[in-house]
Amino acid sequence: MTHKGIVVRGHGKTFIVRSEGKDISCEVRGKVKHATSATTPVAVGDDVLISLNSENTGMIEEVGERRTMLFRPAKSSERKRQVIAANIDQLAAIVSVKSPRLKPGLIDRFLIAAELGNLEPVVVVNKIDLGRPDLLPELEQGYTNLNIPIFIISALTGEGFKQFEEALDNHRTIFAGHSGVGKSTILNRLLPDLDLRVGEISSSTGKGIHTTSRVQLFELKRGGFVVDTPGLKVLGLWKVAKDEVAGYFPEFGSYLGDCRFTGCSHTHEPDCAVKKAVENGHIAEFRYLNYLTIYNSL
Ligand SMILES: Nc1nc2c(ncn2[C@@H]2O[C@H](COP(=O)(O)OP(=O)(O)OP(=O)(O)O)[C@@H](O)[C@H]2O)c(=O)[nH]1
Ligand SMILES: [Mg+2]
Ligand SMILES: [Zn+2]
Repeated sequence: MTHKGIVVRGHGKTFIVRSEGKDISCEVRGKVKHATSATTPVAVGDDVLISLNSENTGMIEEVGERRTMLFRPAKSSERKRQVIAANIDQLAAIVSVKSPRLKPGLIDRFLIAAELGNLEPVVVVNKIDLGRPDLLPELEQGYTNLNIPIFIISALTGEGFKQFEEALDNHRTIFAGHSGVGKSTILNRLLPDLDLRVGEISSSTGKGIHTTSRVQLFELKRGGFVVDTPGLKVLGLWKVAKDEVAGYFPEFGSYLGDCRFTGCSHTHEPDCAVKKAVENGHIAEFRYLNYLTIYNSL
């Protein structure tokens, strides 16, 4: 007899499956590993069928079809991809205003990864209790214009939390962001019984110290779940070519045909319609700068 469950975290070859309200520690049946050529036969968020060996141990017998997948390049090979989580529908790109310092470029990298994984993006700026950066109004305006919800919050004081919580209800959201931006602290505020370990910020580098070490799924009280992740640096822009980057900036779209040179990279060419649109204020400057950073990183 098998039971339905969902994978909430993994420890090497063992996976914790929540099934009928209980956490069952499961190994993976050999046929499941061979059923797929993916580098990740079982991932957090997978719907699975398990058989029980005892009251709290079992075997994963089957993995359901994945509706969405968020990838990063596998450690073993850049050409392979590893599934970070499955069946997620929303990605929260989280940055902090300070400690670690605001990195808007990272938001746009995460937004591309969200699109690659078929996830709806939301942007979260945390630690607003530490101050309001000059760039904030531009960020708010920029993402609002792109129809991407942006939440300015403090996990410490609860400012802005109510709207953010509503955006999470009944969604399956993954938290993405550098170490130390406050992902686990936000979860602790959402689920006060949780008491997740949160980290210090290094006073010398202003960076987080990678406190969360595992991808882990948490069910929300009013439906849906949140997946907490270790600080992700290389959320894979898996197989994105340089000349494809502009395609992920929808507001560039109406200018792309108007550059003097076909194949314009919008970086250094004369008579570039995208650069002109930035100068005229039709494209937000921070988005263009993020474009350059991502373009140059590939
Ligand atoms: N002032 C302030 N500090 C915060 C806020 N949210 C989190 N912090 C602090 O930031 C530090 C890092 O928080 P974590 O929740 O561990 O960050 P994380 O994103 O989970 O980090 P990793 O697990 O390493 O990826 C902790 O000292 C938190 O107390 C906030 O809204 N305001
Ligand atoms: Mg954490
Ligand atoms: Zn151009």
